[in-house]
Amino acid sequence: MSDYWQSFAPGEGRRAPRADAVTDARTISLNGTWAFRLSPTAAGTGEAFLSDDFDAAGWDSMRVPSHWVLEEFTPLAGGAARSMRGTAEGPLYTNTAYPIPIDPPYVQRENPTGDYRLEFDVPADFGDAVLRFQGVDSCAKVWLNGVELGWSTGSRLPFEFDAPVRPGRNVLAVRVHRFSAGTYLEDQDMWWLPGIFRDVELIERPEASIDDHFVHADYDHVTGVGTLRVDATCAAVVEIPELGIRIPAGDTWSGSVDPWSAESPRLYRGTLRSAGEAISLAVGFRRVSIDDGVFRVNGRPVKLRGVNRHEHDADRGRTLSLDDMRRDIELMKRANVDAVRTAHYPPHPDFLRLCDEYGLWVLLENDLETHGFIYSGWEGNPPAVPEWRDAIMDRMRRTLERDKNHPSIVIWSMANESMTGDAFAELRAYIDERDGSRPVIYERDPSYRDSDFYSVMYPSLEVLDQIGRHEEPASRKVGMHGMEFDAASSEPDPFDERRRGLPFLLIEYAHAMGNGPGSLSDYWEIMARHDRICGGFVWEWIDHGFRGPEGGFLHGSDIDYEPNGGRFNLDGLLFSDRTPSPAVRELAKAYAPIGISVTSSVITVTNTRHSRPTDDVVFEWRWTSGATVVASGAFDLLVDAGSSGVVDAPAAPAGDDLVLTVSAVLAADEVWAPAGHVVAWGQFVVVGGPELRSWPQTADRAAGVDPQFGTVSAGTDHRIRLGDALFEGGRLVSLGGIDIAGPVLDLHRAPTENDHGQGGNNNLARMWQQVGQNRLIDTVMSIDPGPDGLVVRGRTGAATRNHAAEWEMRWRWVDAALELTTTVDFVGPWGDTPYQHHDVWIPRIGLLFSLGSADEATWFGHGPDETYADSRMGSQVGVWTRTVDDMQTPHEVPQENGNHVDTRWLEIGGIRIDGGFDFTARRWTPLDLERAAHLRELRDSGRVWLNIDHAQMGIGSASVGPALPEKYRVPRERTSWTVRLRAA
Ligand code: IPT
Repeated sequence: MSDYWQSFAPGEGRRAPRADAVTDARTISLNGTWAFRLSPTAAGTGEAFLSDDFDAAGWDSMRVPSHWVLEEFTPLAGGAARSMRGTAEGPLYTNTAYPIPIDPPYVQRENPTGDYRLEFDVPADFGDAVLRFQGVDSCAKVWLNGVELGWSTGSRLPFEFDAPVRPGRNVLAVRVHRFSAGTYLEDQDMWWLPGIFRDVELIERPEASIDDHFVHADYDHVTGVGTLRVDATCAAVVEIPELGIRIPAGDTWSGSVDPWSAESPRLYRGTLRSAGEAISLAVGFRRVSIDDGVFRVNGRPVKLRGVNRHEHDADRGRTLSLDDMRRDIELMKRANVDAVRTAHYPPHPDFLRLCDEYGLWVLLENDLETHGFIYSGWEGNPPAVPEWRDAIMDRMRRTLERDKNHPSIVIWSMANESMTGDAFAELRAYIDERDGSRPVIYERDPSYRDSDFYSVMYPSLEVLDQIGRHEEPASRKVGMHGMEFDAASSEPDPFDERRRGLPFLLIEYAHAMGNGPGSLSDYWEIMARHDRICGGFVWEWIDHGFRGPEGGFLHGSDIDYEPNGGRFNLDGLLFSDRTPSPAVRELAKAYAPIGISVTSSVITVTNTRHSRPTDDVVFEWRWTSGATVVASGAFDLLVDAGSSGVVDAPAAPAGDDLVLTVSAVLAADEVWAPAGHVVAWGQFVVVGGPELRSWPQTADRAAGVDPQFGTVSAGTDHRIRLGDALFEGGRLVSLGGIDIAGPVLDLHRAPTENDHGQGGNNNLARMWQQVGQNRLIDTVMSIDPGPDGLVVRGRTGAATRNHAAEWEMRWRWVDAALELTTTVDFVGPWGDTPYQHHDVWIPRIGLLFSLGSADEATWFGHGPDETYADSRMGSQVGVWTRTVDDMQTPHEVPQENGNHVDTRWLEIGGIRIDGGFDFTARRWTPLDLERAAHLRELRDSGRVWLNIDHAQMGIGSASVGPALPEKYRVPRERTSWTVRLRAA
């Protein structure tokens, strides 16, 4: 047997790739329970299993489709493979690195190989047939009734064989290798998961069945005329009853139609019928173009409000059910996402059918990534090596041919992260020749010569704005072979001028790892400003954690294997089980296609959609005073895409904590959400406007000190009483009989994933560790009772360090409340010193109290979800109630979470706090949060730890993106603020 799995060829014996189709041809699903046996090397344990009478009784059973590493089965003898770190049996996560030594096309001998065997029956009248595998990772060889049909690589792409089945019992045998030459082309940032993980089907091919078909459906936005031609590989008739179409395949029809868009996914259903088969058609008429450097569909500019989507299920890996796919799309549409990049491979074909139907613009990516060659300095990078050409072209061809008929696909992507090489020019030429109706993107070649878009990943806000203005720096020079980079080169880049004329697409931005991302609205404000920018895709849609044996979700670091991609596979907007994280709410606001701005007198509605007027929404308004709705109503306002409309705002009623909220809600049920679903909203907050931080501080209203209760009395037991408050050792211990202790000055937070930065960049967590931010000691230095109240002074500093914060807490009894004014001064070397070369960023300036007990909180401010300085736009201002337990965002890797910015007042555990502050409440201390490696390690401490903070730094995106923008940092300067506390 030749070593087919380690050859440059992509496969052998396969049928030509063709369009995915919904057919009436008889189809036998071969999904189900197969026999399975794992061998440690690619040679397997011989080929006896091919014979008809082979007895597989001793084998395991394996469900198909699945990844065997996620299923129950007998491990290799003695668990040998498990102890060899290089050949782990389980799922592996390496991020950018190859799990095997780089020696293409060879792979190591230790190559777990699964033999699969299925016996199935074929009816006596079944004719010629095709056997189709929708996806096998990474290389499969196939035998039917002992006869070899061929083999294939290309894990996320289908392959088919002519299948000479016989009536009655048939035997299918498949040998699947975990590693193959294909591995070198599949280094996407995801788990390595071998197996037959998508459907297997046997499809009858009667005489004159349609081998392939190509739907060409164009739309002329000037005339409103649609043109349809369906090419077929045999004589066939195209029928679309709704349009009265009945024409031979290959003929052209034109007539008046409604165009397809993601917002109005108008499909015309029909059939393509030959003598042997009928294929269902779902035709969407649309034209994609780039005119004047602007990306357009049907003549109108498009801004893609996108997400990068991997296929993931917490139990089954990349084997998804139709329900999972539907759920993804519903959640996307509800979050105002209108575009998907199929990162980084073609998804299950059903997903694209749903995109056509529900309406999503799709950027369809080829199954190609050679990221791991970064560790060879790009030496031998496949796209630049001629021997790889066939295999690379094979992937692009199978991608395009399978998916060419979907109206939702508006852009082809040739690859992710594969540097440069002549292969891309060949792929490009093929796409143009075969399709030509969709533009093409490839982000990683800095010349962009084969790309219709300019694109970079994770730019800062400043750089994005520069790009929007066409003022970005010249691109790096690329040498003859497309492999030489020279950032400092003074030679002009011959491609620079062309690139500057291209539309810009943000293929990845806003890294959603852990808590975050921040700045979504900032990015969208910039994108909205520039025609050149045609949108972006957040990285990424869903965390890739696997449900662990002890609960929670496993990430890379939970697997004993090197190289290890660590926690970088938990970087989605959804948690691994598809529960939306708070970031989804923030995204829905940034992506809202209808802008609603509200003042005391006017409501302005701006329709920023591609083409749909506001005919599908009703505008509902309500005035609230605290938690009570005091007036409400609704109105219709028809605004065309690209225009604005205004109506008078309803007059303000009387009351406290007044807010006017105006929402655009779905007028009727849509496939993706029920009537009443909120698409967009805007608010007018009466006191101080939505920017609550600018509200006057209570310290300015010092009038009305009650002299009687303002008196401080120092008891013999070193206790001090001030009004209803009791102090011990300079700290509050009770207020109105309620157990509230503290506070200490809090200058730290449990690092978020973004606080760890990426590689050596922006690693705040390490800096904090070095300078002792997480071992600060807060000491009371003096306690001075006086006629005005109590003044306590103290110092917060880290062991081994001489920089510190000196603080003063000035307590008074005012208006039957305990008023606290805290002043903080930073002293000593916080900046550049011989021991510490970075200016220390302070994540927070605040106060940490603890409460004897508290079950829920009610507050006036942003909510009900968590908010941070740079992720607050998606949460409305109002009065909210949440339990302490529900306020914890369940990040698998514990980190700062659950903050609420700009709170006006808060009631918790029998205490009411007034002022303008951020708060967080949890059953563990911030340090417990920092020290836990997994969510399940967090334990109820018996008290509730309450942060009442002057400010906390934003969240950002620095785990892969740029450093936190300066406007969201906390200035390390003398700071003073006031809050009032009283028993509620
Ligand atoms: C970028 C990758 O394309 C994506 O797959 C993912 O790994 C992401 O980073 C980080 O999570 S590449 C990076 C070098 C910007």
